[in-house]
Amino acid sequence: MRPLRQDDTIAAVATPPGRGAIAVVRVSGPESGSLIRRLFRPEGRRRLVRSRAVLGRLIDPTDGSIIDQAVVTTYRAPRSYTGQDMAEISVHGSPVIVRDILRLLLHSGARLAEPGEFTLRAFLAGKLDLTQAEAVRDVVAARTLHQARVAERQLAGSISRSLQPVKDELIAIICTLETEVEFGEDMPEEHLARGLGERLSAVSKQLASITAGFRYARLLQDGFSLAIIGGANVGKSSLFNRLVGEERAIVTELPGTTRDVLREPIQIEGLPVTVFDTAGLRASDDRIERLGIEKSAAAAADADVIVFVIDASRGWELADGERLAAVRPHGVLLALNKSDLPIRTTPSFIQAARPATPVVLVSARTGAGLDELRRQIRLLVAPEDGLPADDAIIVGLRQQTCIRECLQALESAAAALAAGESEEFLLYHLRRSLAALDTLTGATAVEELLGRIFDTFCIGK
Ligand SMILES: Nc1nc2c(ncn2[C@@H]2O[C@H](COP(=O)(O)OP(=O)(O)OP(=O)(O)O)[C@@H](O)[C@H]2O)c(=O)[nH]1
Ligand SMILES: [Mg+2]
Repeated sequence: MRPLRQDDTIAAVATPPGRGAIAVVRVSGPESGSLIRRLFRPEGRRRLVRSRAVLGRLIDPTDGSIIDQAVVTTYRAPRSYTGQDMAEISVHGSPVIVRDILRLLLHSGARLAEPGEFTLRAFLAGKLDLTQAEAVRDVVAARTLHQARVAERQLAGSISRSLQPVKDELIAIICTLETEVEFGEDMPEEHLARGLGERLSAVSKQLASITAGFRYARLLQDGFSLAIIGGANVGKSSLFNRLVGEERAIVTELPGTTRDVLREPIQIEGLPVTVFDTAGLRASDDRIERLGIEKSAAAAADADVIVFVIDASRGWELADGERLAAVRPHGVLLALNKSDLPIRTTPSFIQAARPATPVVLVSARTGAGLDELRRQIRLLVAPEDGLPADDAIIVGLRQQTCIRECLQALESAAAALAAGESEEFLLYHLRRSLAALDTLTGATAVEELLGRIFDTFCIGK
């Protein structure tokens, strides 16, 4: 566990490593101002003004040499991201310049920030609650735009907000019971416990609807896997290349071209997906091909979604039916490929054989039907009507665990109530459920927990 020191001055690069147009170096702590005054000369007659971007030059004070032109913004405590004196230095995004600036800052007394230390300071200064702090990390790590948007909304405290009424009601219930325990004899019989069952189940219901977002949240965070399978030569690799957006897999007119399972990360309607190309399913004497086919079957079994490809120009063959029958019933989509050629079978014909499976007519050659295929794939993993409002989405595993703990404790409370147990028993469970919610918004966060969360941050955030 890292010490939670806050009285020194830290510095780090806030922009991603590598070459970019602009790099930003952040400084936070009591020495920020004096460090900047030593290293920065405003242009012409300009002066450093709080919260205003000022153009100037960064100077190496040891020999007066100019390091780079820079724009510096200074902030005074408590009106900054971390709540401390802060400075943001924007320079040209060359790794050499950035390293030089960091070197100077460290020479002048700053310490290199640990990952997430800026956000940790913001949290300790009461500027962010824990869910907001985690959302900062998720914005940094967001793999797709959609992910970034959800993370941003969380940053606005939407999770804490959506949990607040639940928490308020829980506290109200606890207060009611505490009062009853305290002044029980003076209270009319059953006066306060009346309606308690309903109130508890209302709280559970609200929490459960928030939990419903978990699956979708996991999709946003981790994505899902998609295996393209089917007979030989039906155009699986061509379809794979279309989805990937480049000629990643070898395509030939010979059946049995793909021997090994290929994988590529892609995006489908904003969700991160790992797509697998597989060897065509067919009887083969070739030992290598047979191994490939075995691996393909394994990849398909593990995949969240299977796209089963059929060559529409060849028509529906008996072998297709047999192979399809061997594929699990759920999470499967049929792609009727080569629709640019004269086709010998139609989606509705196949639909009749497998009513529950969506069928899409596509052409890997022209790209026709690809958007519809992507839409259908997305519908399979996240049915639109089953989606919770975006602001009820709970992204992190830690958050899911807390809510689940809270729900379990509430269930125990409801069971205790139904069994006619004493108020003390009820209170015990209710306090546990409140404690679970508390950890989520940071109200009772302990140092150990903090360390775990902030350890996963990027440096400079
Ligand atoms: N006209 C047409 N030809 C296609 C289409 N998709 C694939 N092909 C052709 O079909 C042949 C086989 O394509 P592949 O993508 O290699 O098929 P595959 O299913 O990966 O084959 P294996 O790896 O051997 O199992 C190639 O000659 C492709 O050019 C399509 O949509 N339209
Ligand atoms: Mg292939």
